[in-house]
Amino acid sequence: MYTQSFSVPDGEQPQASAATSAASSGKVKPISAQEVALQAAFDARIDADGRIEPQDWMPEAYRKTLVRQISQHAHSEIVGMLPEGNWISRAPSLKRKAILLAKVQDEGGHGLYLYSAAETLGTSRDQMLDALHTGRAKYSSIFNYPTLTWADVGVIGWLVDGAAIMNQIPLCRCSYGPYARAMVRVCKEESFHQRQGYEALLVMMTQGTQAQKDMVQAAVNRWWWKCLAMFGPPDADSPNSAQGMRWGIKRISNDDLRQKFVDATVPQAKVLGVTLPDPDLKWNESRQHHDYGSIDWDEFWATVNGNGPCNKERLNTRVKAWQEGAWVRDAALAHSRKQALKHHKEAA
Ligand code: FAQ
Repeated sequence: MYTQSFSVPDGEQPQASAATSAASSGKVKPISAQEVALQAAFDARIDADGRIEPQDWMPEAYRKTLVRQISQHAHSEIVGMLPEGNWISRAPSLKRKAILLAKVQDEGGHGLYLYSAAETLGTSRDQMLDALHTGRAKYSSIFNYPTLTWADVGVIGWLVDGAAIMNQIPLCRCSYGPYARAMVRVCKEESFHQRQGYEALLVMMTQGTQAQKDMVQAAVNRWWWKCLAMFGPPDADSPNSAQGMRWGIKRISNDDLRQKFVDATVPQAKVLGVTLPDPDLKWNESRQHHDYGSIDWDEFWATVNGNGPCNKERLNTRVKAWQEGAWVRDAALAHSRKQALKHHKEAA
């Protein structure tokens, strides 16, 4: 469970079906003159940094890679509602509650844009959600850790949303149009999320009691390394990176994004007055970047493979929410059928 690569039936894709005596390596062997031309046009558009749209021909491996990445991203957004959602009823003031409600609701919205973008590739939302609910689909490792105190909520905004923005800004230039366009709005909202988290922590660090300051530091200690791992395995161990970069889906590698995140976060931590929990973290004059210590990749893979502290709880909560929401979906469908019938009668 949960460990399998995302894999769903391809659906009916007449324009692509003949072109895929596809090698599992991700390279497509064109099998007719027409497909040679289609592949050449696709390659030329990618080389020219153009956009691919849903109606365009695309290699089946490109389609599958996008469905994998976009659906994992959508799942991450909706599972990502849970760790912070746990704190809505316990927020320390009405202002913080209103901000947190808006943020968690935004994450749900991001999931919806992303499922819609993935649907344009011919995979239904039901298929994607089934993969999530049965543990076949991945979602970000970061959401399998607990939010023990209110400071965790601030740290998720500052560091988790901060890492998410670093990874997602380049996706606004992704070669697949619907994904790139969805990411523009997502990034704007993530930027508010990051700022509200940082501001909440700043208030605790500058106006709080010693106990509140200690609570912030403890939360930073818990999340720092998990956020570095969130960017994915080192480039040398990242099986999808090379092809993703060639196709203009990924623009910046996992390690380069991780480095940018470290460099951007160190001065923010100084302003906050917290210590990032890494004795090896220091400025390297010759590289013009910060060096940092080793990430525990065994712990990362254990979490990705379903054995993190909250994997089971997160999945159970999602499945329960889906089951308990059945009546809402049924009611919405009944209403839309009724409306359609009414319009039909009026038109007749
Ligand atoms: N967790 O070869 P690569 C957010 C998997 S949204 C779990 O490097 P790729 C907003 C990877 O899928 C956070 N699995 O793969 C928010 C692959 O497995 P597969 C999510 C991971 O695709 C904030 C295998 O390892 N963001 O935070 C992780 O080239 C606060 C090998 O990896 C996105 O999804 C991981 N961390 O690069 C919400 C952004 N990392 O599929 C609420 C879009 C890697 O072959 C609150 N996605 N894996 O079985 C991406 O940019 C890429 O997919 C990467 C991975 C960078 C995540």
